[in-house]
Amino acid sequence: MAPKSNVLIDPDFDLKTYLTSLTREVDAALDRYLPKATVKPATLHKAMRYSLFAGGKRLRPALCMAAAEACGGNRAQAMPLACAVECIHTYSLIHDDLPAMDNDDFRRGKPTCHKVFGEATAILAGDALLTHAFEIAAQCRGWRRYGHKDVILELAQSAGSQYLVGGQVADLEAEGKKVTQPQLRFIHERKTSALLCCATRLGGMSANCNRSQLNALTDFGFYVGLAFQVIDDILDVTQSSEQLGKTAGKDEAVGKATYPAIIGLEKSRKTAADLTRRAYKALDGFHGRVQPLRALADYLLKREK
Ligand code: GRG
Repeated sequence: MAPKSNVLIDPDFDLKTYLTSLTREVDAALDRYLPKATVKPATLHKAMRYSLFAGGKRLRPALCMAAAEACGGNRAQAMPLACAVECIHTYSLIHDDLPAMDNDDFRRGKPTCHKVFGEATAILAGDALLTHAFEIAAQCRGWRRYGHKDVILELAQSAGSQYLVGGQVADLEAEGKKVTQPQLRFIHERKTSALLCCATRLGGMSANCNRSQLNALTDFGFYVGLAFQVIDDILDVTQSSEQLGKTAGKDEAVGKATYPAIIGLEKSRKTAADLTRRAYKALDGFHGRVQPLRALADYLLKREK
């Protein structure tokens, strides 16, 4: 049963249509930003494109765009930053799937990058996607309140040793060990929440948001990110590999620290709903069009893959 968030969603707002049009625009933009598959070395560019266009849900770009729109901005201003974050996210998935890390054969319903292109090319495709994110951001025109320095710093910190990479290290080190809830929260804040929060903040920044809007978007992204990972842990236990497009049940098999393992499924569902409520609360008093952000948080809580 999907967790309840008890928040009213405007029945006139159609998230499915919103996400469909947004995904189409993001895919077109990523296609423009990435070197064509024929550009030398073609194997590398094919591998980058293989993973980038393997059918990801584009949740980070969606949060980025929705945050921009909430602050009166538009998709065009947010697009490069949304694409930069998606490149970083895809790099992290390619590397996470490698034999040295999670060792997975399937991702986004397809064989993983290293299964198709070999380990060396997969490592390099991940490296190149990470680097490309900064190239995309550096080529932006810049924004009134936030310069390139702010944007690059935001991306670098979220992807760096204290957040995405640090979270992955803490996650690997916790495998097979008894982990407390605060330790698990530390991992989730870093390996998952930081990049979702970064996407949300960058969306606001692309729209020249003010300080109080940025603070609200930070809290919103942070809590949505935490809820997202709790749900991800739940889905690993409750869904099939076909449904998820990746190997289900792996967390338990490798002794990974997860919420269901520590507090059980029911309490995990409640935790995800509580975190989502906190995300909504962050938007209380927000001056702007927050309906897409609210609907996204609700969708992430209730998602089934
Ligand atoms: C290798 C530096 C490095 C980090 C890896 C991404 C990651 C950190 C680990 C993968 C496993 C995991 C549980 C990550 C947390 C974030 C997460 C649930 C990613 C999957 O995101 P979705 O569901 O994926 O948005 P799609 O494929 O839809 O884009």
